[in-house]
Amino acid sequence: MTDLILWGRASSANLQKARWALEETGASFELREVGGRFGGLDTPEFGALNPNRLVPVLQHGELTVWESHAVVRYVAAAFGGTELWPEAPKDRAAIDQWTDWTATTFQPAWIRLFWLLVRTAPEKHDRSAIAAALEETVAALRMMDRQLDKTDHLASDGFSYADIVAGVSLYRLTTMEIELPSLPGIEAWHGRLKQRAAFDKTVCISYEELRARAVP
Ligand SMILES: N[C@@H](CCC(=O)N[C@@H](CS)C(=O)NCC(=O)O)C(=O)O
Repeated sequence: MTDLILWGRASSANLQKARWALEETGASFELREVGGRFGGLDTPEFGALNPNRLVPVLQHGELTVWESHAVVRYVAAAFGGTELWPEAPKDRAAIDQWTDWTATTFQPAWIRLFWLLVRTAPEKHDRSAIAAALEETVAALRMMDRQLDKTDHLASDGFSYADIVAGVSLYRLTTMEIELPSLPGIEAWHGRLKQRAAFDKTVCISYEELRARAVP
């Protein structure tokens, strides 16, 4: 029995951030599947947990937190020791900077690309919108690549929660039907993340249940 409950579906990229962070810490938690094919986001009970009616949501005893980056930050602070979010303000600055940039710039681009390519039926594909989203995604990846030329991980040489919020994109970006340019820094970083059991368990999972099918 645990007082730590994560609400969401395993195929959600935002849920994957919270689940990956929890797995990194070794904290014992229960995953309660809601959203997508599980439904349950429109109930009064779920609305009381998250008025925004999206996943993930984390409950820890009396505390309820929603918004994936706030959840990951709480997990890092509460269970992550000094690895995921070191205490020194100067270390935190770079981690928070890449995290906010992921929320405002990188994720909107790569998620839009995922929706246009995977969550939209092939006969409805908008080639120019796909090209624009790909260009924006690649521009963001190039920025990360330049950083990852200098450091082993996004915010510094050490792994941090910034690698989690940005790194959940990698399985999808490398398995979608797109051509990416050569990005040696990103490839080396991806290789490092693949060595983490928690990345493999929570991120490298099929998203086929999300694929829009052609209308027969
Ligand atoms: N800004 C929110 C976005 C959350 C979000 O968009 N969640 C999606 C899944 S990735 C969701 O709940 N979709 C409805 C569903 O799964 O039914 C966060 O970072 O937590």
